[in-house]
Amino acid sequence: MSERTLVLIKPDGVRRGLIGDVIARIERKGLTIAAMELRQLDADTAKTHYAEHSERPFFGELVDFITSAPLVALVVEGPRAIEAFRGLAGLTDPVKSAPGTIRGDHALEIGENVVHGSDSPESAAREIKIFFPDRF
Ligand code: DAT
Ligand code: MG
Repeated sequence: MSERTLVLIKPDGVRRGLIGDVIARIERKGLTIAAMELRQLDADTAKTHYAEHSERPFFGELVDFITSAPLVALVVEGPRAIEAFRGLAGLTDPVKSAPGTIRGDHALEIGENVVHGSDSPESAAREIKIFFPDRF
């Protein structure tokens, strides 16, 4: 059974020229891209996307960062796509992420960890609706 997840190549990933690398890993894994858009988020959209972290001390920084420059939003599809992409991404802390993962290969800072991937079917449905309303 196929599943969909929302993936973001965050502003650090775009700035550093990692769009192709991330897409290549998604495709190499056998996942497919169902939608894709380069866009810069406004603060309201960023706050809605990261609502679960609104009380965390890093929330302001997170919103500033994610709105600082264009990102690439993708809907990625395939069997267990949510878990499959989280596996490709690695752990939230890039230093703890194994080499071979996106974050393990490309990042050092928890706040600039290249990609986002939805963490559950409920999050995926909510996040896909934010980025691609009426498309799915
Ligand atoms: P993930 O992106 O792995 O799902 P998360 O949902 O816990 O991680 O956090 C969302 C983003 O917020 C994360 O990718 C980077 C930032 N973040 C998380 N914890 C942080 C911290 N302790 N300090 C700074 N930024 C943090
Ligand atoms: Mg998360």
